[in-house]
Amino acid sequence: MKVEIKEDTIIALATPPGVGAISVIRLSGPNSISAIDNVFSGKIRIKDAKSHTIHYGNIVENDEIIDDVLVSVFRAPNSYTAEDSVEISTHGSPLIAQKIISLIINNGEVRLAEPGEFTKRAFLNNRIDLAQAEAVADLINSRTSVSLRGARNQLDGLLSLKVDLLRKKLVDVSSFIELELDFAEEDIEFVRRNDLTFKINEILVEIEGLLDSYSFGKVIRDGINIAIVGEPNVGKSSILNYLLKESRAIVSDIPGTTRDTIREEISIDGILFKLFDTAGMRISDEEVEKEGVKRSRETVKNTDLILFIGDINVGFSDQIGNELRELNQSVKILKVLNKTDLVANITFLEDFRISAKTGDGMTQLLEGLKKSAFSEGAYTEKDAIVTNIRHYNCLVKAKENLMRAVKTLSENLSGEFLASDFRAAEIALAEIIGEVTPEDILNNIFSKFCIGK
Ligand SMILES: Nc1nc2c(ncn2[C@@H]2O[C@H](COP(=O)(O)OP(=O)(O)O)[C@@H](O)[C@H]2O)c(=O)[nH]1
Ligand SMILES: [Mg+2]
Repeated sequence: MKVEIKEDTIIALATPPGVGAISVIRLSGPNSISAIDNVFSGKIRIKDAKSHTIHYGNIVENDEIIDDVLVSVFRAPNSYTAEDSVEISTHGSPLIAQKIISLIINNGEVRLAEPGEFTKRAFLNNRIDLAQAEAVADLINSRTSVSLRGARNQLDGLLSLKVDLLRKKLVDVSSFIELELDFAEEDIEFVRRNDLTFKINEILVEIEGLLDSYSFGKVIRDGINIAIVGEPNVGKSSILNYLLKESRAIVSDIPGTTRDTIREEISIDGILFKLFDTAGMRISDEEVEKEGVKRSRETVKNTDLILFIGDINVGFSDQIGNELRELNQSVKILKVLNKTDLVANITFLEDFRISAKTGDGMTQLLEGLKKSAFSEGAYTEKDAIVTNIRHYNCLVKAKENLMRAVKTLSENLSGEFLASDFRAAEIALAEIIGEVTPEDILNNIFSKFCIGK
């Protein structure tokens, strides 16, 4: 249910709040143009300006010039929000921006925008659908080239198109059922039950494909969490440091030095790897270290991948190995034997052999990390991919309802049941693109945007 569009005019700083070369203030709504004319002095009045033109002039308060600015005009419906919009480029001082915003609010029917309100308006005015609006936030927050491309494709409508296609197929099938219900007295079968099951299964396969893409999509959007664990002194911090090529983590030969979990990020081929150097799993009597161990366990519970580090002279601690499995049954564990520059008397079963000191084996380890990030299916960011947990949950809902429909069919239950299963599946798909999205979900999505977007 689309909410009523508010007819008021909003204003916000669109650039980061700090000193820069320029600041951009953005207005949207029916009073945008009159509000700027109230404070702007230039060659022409903005109300006489054509859409998509830029005008030089002064913002004036009580005959005093606050700043000389450029005003860009976008007339409805050809703007980001599909409303009348104005952008003011000022010198990049937060004070100037603040003064101009206050001046415009005090002189016109304008209020400060809420977070994400410009994009929300673009959505409510049907410029973009909900999945595209969410892609705007992803685009801004992308930190690697791959996540950027993924968000770009979603903004271009790749996922929306696919979901819409599925919805149309669903509607095609369900219209037969509805027709039958209309002619219930006559007991006509408009479509053979077998054909119906076949068509539903076709749709299910496509939904399944999208669901499968999520494991990759999640990696594209959020990166992959990697916990580095092992006994004290096996070289966890040294490995992290090597990977970062800088000395962020404290390296020391006193066991238990890393008392907190350190988080760092690296990007390999456009995929974000979030590395957690854990404090070690060792139980200690010392209070600070106990806290560190607690945090390590939390990290292990929530990670996507574990690098289980062993020292070449000691191997891998059985105790830690067991504990890892206990904490996280499903996680993939890579055994990494460190300090291969030292002579070893024993052999161990490991996945990788490295030396954080010499860098030996690091290339292979990085390759391994990359492979484990991409292991799930042969997707590329060019496919329609589900990267968002909300979309994923909607697809699960659609799938469950369609599976129920298949069951209803096999049990020869009445068309009423079928129709209701179909409707529920349709609604779940429509929620992805925001056609039937409840207001609280919308608010939740847009409240996570920054002000001015
Ligand atoms: N010879 C050798 N020493 C290493 C290697 N990696 C780490 N060390 C040393 O092992 C000690 C413990 O390293 P650290 O990274 O603090 O271990 P952590 O407790 O697991 O974080 C330090 O003295 C490091 O210099 C390695 O590959 N070869
Ligand atoms: Mg350490």
